[in-house]
Amino acid sequence: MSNLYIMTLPHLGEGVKDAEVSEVLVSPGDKVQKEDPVVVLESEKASMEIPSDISGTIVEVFSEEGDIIFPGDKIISIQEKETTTKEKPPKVELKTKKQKNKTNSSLSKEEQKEIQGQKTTNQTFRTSPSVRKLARELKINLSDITGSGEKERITRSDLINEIKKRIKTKTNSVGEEIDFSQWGTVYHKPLSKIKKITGERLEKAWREIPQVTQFDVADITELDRYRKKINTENTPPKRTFLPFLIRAVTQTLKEFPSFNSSLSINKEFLVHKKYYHIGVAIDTAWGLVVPVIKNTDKKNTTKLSIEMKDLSKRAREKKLKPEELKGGTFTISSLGGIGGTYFSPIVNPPEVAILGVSRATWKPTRLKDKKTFTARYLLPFSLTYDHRVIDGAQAAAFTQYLAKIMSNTSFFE
Ligand code: CAO
Repeated sequence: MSNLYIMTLPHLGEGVKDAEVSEVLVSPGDKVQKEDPVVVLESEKASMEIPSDISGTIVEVFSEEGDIIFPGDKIISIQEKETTTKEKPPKVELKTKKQKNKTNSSLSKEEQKEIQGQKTTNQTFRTSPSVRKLARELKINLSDITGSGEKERITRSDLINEIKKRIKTKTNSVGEEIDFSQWGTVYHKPLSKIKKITGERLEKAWREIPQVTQFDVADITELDRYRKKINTENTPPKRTFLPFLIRAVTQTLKEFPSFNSSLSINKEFLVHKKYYHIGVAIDTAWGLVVPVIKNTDKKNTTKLSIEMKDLSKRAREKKLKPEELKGGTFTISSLGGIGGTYFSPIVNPPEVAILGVSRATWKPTRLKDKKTFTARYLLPFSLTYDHRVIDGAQAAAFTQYLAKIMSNTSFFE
């Protein structure tokens, strides 16, 4: 059995004769629960939600936004449904666009969030009219806020916290969030934890460190020959260029100690380190990780190769220990195995310089007689440095020194 119930505007309080309908929250066909807001009114004194007197299905809505209505005026009619204790609350099916935008107190917060982008009004959330009004004025969708009040009611401080969060995000980010779906299909893929942490560190380093990149090239024709020879003559591990680079960089750091230092927080002095711990960037399916090879001045290329192999394996299996990621004094980022000529890596604080290594290629090179050209295997590399600590001339001298070591196999023998 069901009855048609006509709901009228109640007395609005002392001195309030009428009010303007600022929002109509329901349409015919919508199912409402008792106490669900059905319209929002603005009077001279306040903004207020008018809750439904009963549970049922909306049959007719008698007002439109902008109407001035008086106590006793009809607001809505509802087909009242008798409910037994066994009956479940009515559930609105999300079939039509119109229905998607309507009040639906039976949907969970999760379900409501799933229909992001469809929702344009704030009608489904428990909150006070003043909070709703403020949210509307600031164009904040209440579905973005999880209420801390009873039954997830959104309080004034929930809204203020959301505003603070947005101010912070706006200050930190390049621009406002864009709804890309207006131009075509999109899908969202959450960033991995590693990517988020790396991203924050890179952003901070990019913002705070005035960095310059010096580009150079090393002739590794002889080194390539030497590397192949020892790989053939010796048992594994196979040596890539990386262990040679680590050794050459370590020697160069000894020669140019400010590249193996850190700037004090008060920027008054440099902390020079008399140990050589080289971080190596490793690409994993979850993002970039930079484990540190300790005391590289005390390790030969065989030992460095074994350690590198072990670290990359464990990095890709997420098995590195936290202490293996700490204490670096300089970083090498090698994209040589993939390709490309030159890139500018970002300094990895508190270090003051980083080496980016690209792929070696055979190039015609003019010999000393200035007449003959011959093919040489050339390795392009880049050194990014903190310009507060290192001058350009020092950086150029560093890269030249490094190139010289890499071109001379006697250093590695
Ligand atoms: N020029 C030419 N060939 C190169 C080379 C270079 N600069 N660097 C490596 N190669 C060759 C290697 O010798 C190997 O070939 P062979 O099998 O014939 O010896 C092949 O390329 C593959 O090398 P690799 O990349 O597997 O090994 P690696 O020791 O050079 O590097 C590691 C190991 C872990 C650093 C690498 O796998 C990696 O993850 N690199 C990506 C790092 C990264 O993402 N950096 C970007 C950070 S953003 O700043």
